[in-house]
Amino acid sequence: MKLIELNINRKLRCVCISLFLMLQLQSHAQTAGVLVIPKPQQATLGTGVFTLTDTSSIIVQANSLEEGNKLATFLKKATGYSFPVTTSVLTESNGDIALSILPNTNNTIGEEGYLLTVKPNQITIQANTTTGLFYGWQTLRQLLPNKIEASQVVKSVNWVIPVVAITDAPRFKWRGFLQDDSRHFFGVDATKKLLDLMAMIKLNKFHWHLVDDHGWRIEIKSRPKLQSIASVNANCSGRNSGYYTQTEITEIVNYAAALHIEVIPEIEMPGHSVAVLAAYPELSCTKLNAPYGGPFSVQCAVGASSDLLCAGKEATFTFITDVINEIAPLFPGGYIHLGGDETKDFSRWTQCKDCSKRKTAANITTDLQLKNYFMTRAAGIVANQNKQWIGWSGVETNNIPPANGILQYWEPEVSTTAGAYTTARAGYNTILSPYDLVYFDMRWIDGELGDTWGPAIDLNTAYNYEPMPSGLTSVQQSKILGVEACIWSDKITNENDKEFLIAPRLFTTAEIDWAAPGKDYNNFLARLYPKYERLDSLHFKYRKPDPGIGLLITSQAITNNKVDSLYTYTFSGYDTGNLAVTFSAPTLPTWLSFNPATGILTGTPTANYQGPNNVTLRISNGISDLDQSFTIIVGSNGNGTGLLRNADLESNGGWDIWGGNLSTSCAQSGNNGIAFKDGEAGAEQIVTGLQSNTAYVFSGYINSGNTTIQMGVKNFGSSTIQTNCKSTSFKQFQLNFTTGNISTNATVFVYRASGTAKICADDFDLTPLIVNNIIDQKNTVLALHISPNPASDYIHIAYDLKNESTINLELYDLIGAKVSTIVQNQILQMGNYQEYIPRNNLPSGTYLLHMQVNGTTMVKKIMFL
Ligand code: TNX
Repeated sequence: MKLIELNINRKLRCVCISLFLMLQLQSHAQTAGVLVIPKPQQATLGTGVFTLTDTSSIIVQANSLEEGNKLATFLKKATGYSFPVTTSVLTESNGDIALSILPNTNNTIGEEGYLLTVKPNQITIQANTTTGLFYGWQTLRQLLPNKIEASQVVKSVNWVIPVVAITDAPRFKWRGFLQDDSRHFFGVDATKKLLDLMAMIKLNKFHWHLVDDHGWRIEIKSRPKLQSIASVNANCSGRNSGYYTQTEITEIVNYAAALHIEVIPEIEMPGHSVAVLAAYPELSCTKLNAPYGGPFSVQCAVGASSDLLCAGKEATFTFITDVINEIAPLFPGGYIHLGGDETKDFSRWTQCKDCSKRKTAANITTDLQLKNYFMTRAAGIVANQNKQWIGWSGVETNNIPPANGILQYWEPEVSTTAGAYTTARAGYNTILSPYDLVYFDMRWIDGELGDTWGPAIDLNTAYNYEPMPSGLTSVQQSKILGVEACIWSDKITNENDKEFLIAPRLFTTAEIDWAAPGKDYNNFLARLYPKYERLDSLHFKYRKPDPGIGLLITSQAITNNKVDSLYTYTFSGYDTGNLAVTFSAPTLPTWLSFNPATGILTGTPTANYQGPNNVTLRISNGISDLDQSFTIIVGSNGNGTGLLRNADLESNGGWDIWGGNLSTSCAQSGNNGIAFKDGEAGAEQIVTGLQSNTAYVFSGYINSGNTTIQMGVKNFGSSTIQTNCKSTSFKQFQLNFTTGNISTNATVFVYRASGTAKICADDFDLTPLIVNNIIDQKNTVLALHISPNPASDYIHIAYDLKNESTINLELYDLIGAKVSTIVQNQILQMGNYQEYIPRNNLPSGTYLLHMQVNGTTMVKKIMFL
């Protein structure tokens, strides 16, 4: 009995073994590289590792004490070590981490950069500021094994950090993210969780969209109806109620400050203010419900309302003053965002007497000028609180915003020729938030959760955004402050959905804002994969990567070219992010079994083994899977069952020498099909599974010397055919017969009828005519020679024609376009053929080789690496 053996090759076994060893050593895959997002500006890996132990301490000076304490608290969680924070002297041997503010300013790293040096016995983080120290330890955090994010002690991890020297500083100073709490109120815990993620990837501006038509979310003590009315949105399906008390605001602002994140509140005006009007209708222009406007209710539906805060009434500016003056002290940062977007429908102002009076008084005529008047006054209120104002692009219409405004550009990047640079060119400090690249409320791909009014933004698209175009003067370049991604919650009803839309796209924002320009998506992905495990630890939901993410299968080859003989399958792969991989075989015929530890696939074909046998081997990195599927066509196991093919007449694989040279010695004996020895009477074989109403060919080559051979099919009703054959050289014989209405068995035989000379038989074949000579293993693609060399690769195919045949050979790509014609309508005589089809520098990818024999086409999948 013969085993089919599918060998995962040595290389793979080595990978498995070394992975196993790595796990045994509780080392970590990340020691292989600087798998940090955002990518540091400069990193030089050394050899060896630093290992955190229960005797490690953190050494600080007075000005680095705070960051030292934070680092100790962070490291304690997962390691369980105590990490005393001391002011003792750092020595080369005690395995400590030293944090220090540089005595002399290092201009290379600026205000937020850091120097991180990891040696086998010590780690130093140096910076000009505590912010730099913080970012230094964020990098250190990412260099540690992923389990460092665990919230409880993890015992079995070796806490190693690769030896490395890093010099790092951000590309942009504004590295922002917007959370829209108006359309969905997220609350304190969710907001802190978001801030935690932002900090890990060195984002530093949290833009808090607290006000919109769908809810007012910040407590204003002087305006209690903002709480009792404007924050309530319980009756709108999918929306919720709530607001942050001033105590909670302070709690979050302080929480963010500890993470070196500045919080920028946004109080939208004069549009997106329906929630305010629901509480204070007297701030509207409309007179539907005298003496005030309205009635208004906190908005349910998506979309901007035409109702605006009234520009004519002084009460509006009193309201804005009260609100800004009350919130300014809660936000120690330098900015208040005033919105100002989507105020395009001015019909309320046009119809409003107060607004007309205002225009006259201000010596202006248009509603657009009135909007500028409005924003200018509001900006003045912000300036009185010693803060800069920010507005959405569009507020600068007519070029009249106050001089110290910052514009946040939201219009599309891709479809606009000049993009955001119109604002930068016009001299405005600009934050970039083009909706087609960083509005992460947009769906990842069509059909998934998310906003649909703009394009889908997949990871690659998000990653490939380059915010600084060529052609800007250095002054114009300096106007681009950085990129801010947004999560608008118009259609988000829960925290999970928000997180799914944010992660991991937010990592691309961090990369764009911090890392040097230049794109290498695979390199980014390699650094991203290890972060999924961290997101799991942080309980942050994310969109699972597409299948195959991070995984590469490096080689595959089917080198068997005979049925019923040893199969060798080469399968090796790895994870580009150095995650540990496992191998499995999800699809296996029942007669095959897979041992992932040894990588060997074994099995004994049963009666039903005839191909195609589909096999799928899988490599997984814990995040996604990559499958390699292929088909094995096997011959009989020789027990006399199964459809008779070449191999069924073989003995131990030695009889049929594939490729031509027929045996000159006699066939070997054995129980493996019909075989002969000198002087033997011949052999029979039961053939099962014949199809009904099908014509079959029983054919073969015989060199029988002086002996007359009978070949035939018996026990087959009236269809039994016999013939006498005799040849002194190899000669083909062919018997045709047709089955009746039912599937049946038959016995085929080759007998020595008379004479005593040598009898050799070879290449007997029973083949349904319906597949026209190409079902046989001999007629399939026998060997794919695949080496990753586009110039010298070739496809080796071999086939066996039983008759004169017309051949066509063509290569197609997967979408059905013809790539090349190899052989066209070539008429070939009966015989064995081989073709070596050069790859001719065809690009990597999967192709379909169509082989047509007399109009019947067989398709074989081929992959060039
Ligand atoms: C546009 S562009 C908005 C938000 C919406 C968002 C939805 C801009 C400043 N505003 O009001 O929530 O689209 O994607």
